[in-house]
Amino acid sequence: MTTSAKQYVNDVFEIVKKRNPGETEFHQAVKEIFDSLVPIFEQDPVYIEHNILERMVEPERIISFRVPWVDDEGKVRVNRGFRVQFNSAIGPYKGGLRFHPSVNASIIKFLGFEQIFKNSLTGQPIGGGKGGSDFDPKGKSDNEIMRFCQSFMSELSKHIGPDTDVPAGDIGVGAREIGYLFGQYKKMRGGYEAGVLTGKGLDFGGSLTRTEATGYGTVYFVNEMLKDQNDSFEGKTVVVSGSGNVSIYAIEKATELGAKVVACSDSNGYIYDKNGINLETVKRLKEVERKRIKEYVNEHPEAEFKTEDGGIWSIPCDIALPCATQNELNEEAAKTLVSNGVKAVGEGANMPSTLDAIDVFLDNGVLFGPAKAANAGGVAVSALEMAQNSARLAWTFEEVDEKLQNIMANIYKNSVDNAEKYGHPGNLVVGANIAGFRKVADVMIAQGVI
Ligand code: NDP
Ligand code: 2IT
Repeated sequence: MTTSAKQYVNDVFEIVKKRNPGETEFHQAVKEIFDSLVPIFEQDPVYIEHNILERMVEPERIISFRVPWVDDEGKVRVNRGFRVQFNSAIGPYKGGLRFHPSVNASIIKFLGFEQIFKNSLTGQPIGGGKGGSDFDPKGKSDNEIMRFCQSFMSELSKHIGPDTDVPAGDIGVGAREIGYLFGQYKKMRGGYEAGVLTGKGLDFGGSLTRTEATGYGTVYFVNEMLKDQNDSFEGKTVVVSGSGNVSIYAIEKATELGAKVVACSDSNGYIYDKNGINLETVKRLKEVERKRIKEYVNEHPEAEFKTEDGGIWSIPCDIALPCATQNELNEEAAKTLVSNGVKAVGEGANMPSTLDAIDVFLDNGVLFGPAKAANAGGVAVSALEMAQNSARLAWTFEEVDEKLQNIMANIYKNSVDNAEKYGHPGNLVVGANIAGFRKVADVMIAQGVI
């Protein structure tokens, strides 16, 4: 008897819950993908015959390790480090490192699982992985950050390499941390393997445009959605959550395309500036001084700082770009955005919308750019950094930016085409998930039982 697509997906989801008890974020990420894949399994039962899903949800390898380090008072501290090497069918494991106190196995597994499909969608030869630590960088001195990074890399260096696993940044890991991590990797290896990390400084193998790539890419993706409706960013009111790497460059590109960005946030609250956010102030506060976003109002007294949880989504806007963290936009927030007339939502963060929130957007005809597609520009330019490192050359900003724009346009087209082909026109969640899945699944079949 053949198993129906729905039955197969449900059966494997039960296995996932049983094998990974309590890992709610991982379950959520798996559920979103699984529901999207039913239409492809209905048309192509070959994936069920090869039991592809049960293989895909099991990481190829999970590494968990002790990270001992010494703080400025001379006290020994201990954190937990992770690297989840999820899938290497189409290339070396690739994905960022997150340093945040909320990091645990569930968070890293959800991120690593999503990364498989996102990386496949970019069209670049990169597998999926993710790592990080429950280390909290807030309030730590530069020297403490460096010592932590050195200890973290002393262990991680045994498991990564330019052809095996190539980490990069994510929450709490930016250019400063990548520099310290690279220095320690080089010391451990005794060789200059530039391609082992991406997001490096421009003077030691970094790529132009990598800093901007995720935020710019998200805006390029939303722009593709708007163009299809004969619309654009021109004159639109935009709300961007977060004020880190992704948010800053999403604000920059949206503004460049003629929009007015009126709000951004950090974990303490959000600022609303009806005149449009002054990005130079945000950049200085966040990238240089590492201060809280509420300081913005000291320099711009016309702006307001507010602290209600999730309140940023109550600001009326045409376009919402959640760029902070997972599950920052719930069903209630989605309903508020819809009733305020939101036209488009682009996920710069990973899994920022809950499953219920996504349903609200799709049911109300909001143009919805899901994370795997909309924020893939960062990892796509990471792959371009790897290519430049292999060739020992450096492309110009304009060259990389043009490639990024083409990649985002291709991801959009691929998602639209697959949504249409599998019976859900306009549903880019289904389209992106199927497009990302199909390449990895076909390669896994071609490579035997892996
Ligand atoms: P950063 O560390 O640069 O910035 C994160 C921002 O989000 C900060 O403003 C931070 O505020 C806020 N934030 C983080 N956690 C929370 C929380 N629990 N509640 C409220 N606000 C929070 O990280 P990135 O900009 O690099 O990453 C942002 C998102 O984009 C993440 O989901 C990441 O996975 C995703 N992403 C990043 C890519 C990249 O290239 N960097 C690529 C693709 C996706 P605070 O400072 O107060 O913590
Ligand atoms: O979520 C992501 O795609 C990232 N944090 C970027 C990963 C990368 O390897 O550039």
